[in-house]
Amino acid sequence: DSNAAPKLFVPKFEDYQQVYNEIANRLEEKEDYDDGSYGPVLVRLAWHASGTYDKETGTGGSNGATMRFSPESDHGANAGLKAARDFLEPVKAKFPWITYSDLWILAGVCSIQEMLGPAIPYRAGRQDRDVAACTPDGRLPDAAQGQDHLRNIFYRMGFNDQEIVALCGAHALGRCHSDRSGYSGPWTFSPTVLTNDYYKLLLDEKWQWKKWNGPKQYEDKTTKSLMMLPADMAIIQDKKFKEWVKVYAADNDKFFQDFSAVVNKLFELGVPFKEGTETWTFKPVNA
Ligand code: DDH
Repeated sequence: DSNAAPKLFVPKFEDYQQVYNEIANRLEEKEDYDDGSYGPVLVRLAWHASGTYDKETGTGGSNGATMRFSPESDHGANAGLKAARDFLEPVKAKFPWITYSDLWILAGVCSIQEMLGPAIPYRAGRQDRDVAACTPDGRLPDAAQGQDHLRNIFYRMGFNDQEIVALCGAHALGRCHSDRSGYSGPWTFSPTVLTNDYYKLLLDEKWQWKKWNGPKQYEDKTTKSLMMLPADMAIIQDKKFKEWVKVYAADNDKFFQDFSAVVNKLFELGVPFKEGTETWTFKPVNA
């Protein structure tokens, strides 16, 4: 029947696994970036796309990929994330059927898994939205602040104290860049491998104010090569948060289990999935 409508391409698990593999292979290829991987900055992109969510108004979240547009791309918190978005452009060009919103989150999932973290469940179905859906500045956490601010920001997204502490473990990955946030240095000695070292270092090291002209941050007394933000320190200064820091410092399996669950929740905030959308787990390349 020549009048039949053209068949719509409906991507399946195998198609998304191919996108996953492409991102994983690009991570391998581009290992001259930063500490040897684009993984951390891709995780940060997925988190900043998601962490704008406001449960009261249902606005923000990863459905939309509105950080493609100014003003959201120019928000101070998003400085440097162009590197992550640009890294993914050739992937988008090769698989034009995937939305930016699904691609950015898939890249976060892929990066965590390829950096030897836990499997992160994934559902597809995010739709890109236009500039009108950009969120106002100020929805992401301010590194200079403490526990009250953390609670205000993360309770607004719908997280509890345990989940806040589990999410912070992502700072085992990557580093601060003086030309992006103004802060400087990595949190751990292995910034391209996910471990519970962030919690162990918080508890075991002595932290002192770094003497420099930059924004107020901590350095470890022993090597002066690691850093903590005031917002990181808040989770051992607050008694309730600190209980969870101890749990995760003592038990990497427990951290991985809770991290997987909370990152899955973060990445799905505000996404109107169709009923019956399947949950997938991608096969790691770097296993
Ligand atoms: Fe973060 N983060 N983050 N972060 N973050 C920075 C880097 C990275 C805060 C501030 C900063 C999360 C929570 C918080 C990652 C993941 C996650 C930088 C440095 C600052 C500043 C940016 C730069 O200079 O390049 C604050 C404050 C909080 C908080 O209050 C809780 C969460 C929840 C995550 C997550 O992924 C779940 C990652 C990864 C990086 C490293 C990026 C890179 O390029 O390397």
